[in-house]
Amino acid sequence: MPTSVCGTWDMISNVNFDGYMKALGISVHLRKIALRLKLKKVIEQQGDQYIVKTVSTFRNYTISFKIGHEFEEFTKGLDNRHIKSTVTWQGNKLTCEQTGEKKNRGWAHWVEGDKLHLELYCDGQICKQVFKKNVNE
Ligand code: ECB
Repeated sequence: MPTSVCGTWDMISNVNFDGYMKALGISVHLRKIALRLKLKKVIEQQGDQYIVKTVSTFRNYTISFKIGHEFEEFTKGLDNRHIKSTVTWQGNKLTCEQTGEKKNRGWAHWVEGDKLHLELYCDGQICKQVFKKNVNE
């Protein structure tokens, strides 16, 4: 059985976040702030509903969804776009396709040992983030 993605996870590495943010058209000012953040993921499951919170000292961002059900996502405080998102399991990867103005956009989460991996991609740019399980929260 694959390890659950649920729990509290603290970012330990972040590769090409700047490239991903550039692809989303984020200003240099906001990119500088964002690059300094140590992000936290808080992932919960309530019945068939998942809640994924991205938490930082600067801004928080939360989505909730059911597997396989398309939902309207407004990326408030990120690139502020209205997109249509669908999350599915692809093997052990929790993957999201985000359709809208930006091409080839989405993300994938998976767990290896006590690490949560995340690939965020947009328009050919791939950001790779790794989080370590926080057993105190
Ligand atoms: C919410 C903390 C980040 C705040 C950064 C603020 C300004 C920069 C603007 C845009 C940057 C683009 C994306 C931010 C990166 C991470 C936030 C959530 C990325 C995401 O889609 O996470 C998924 C998968 O875990 C769940 O929403």
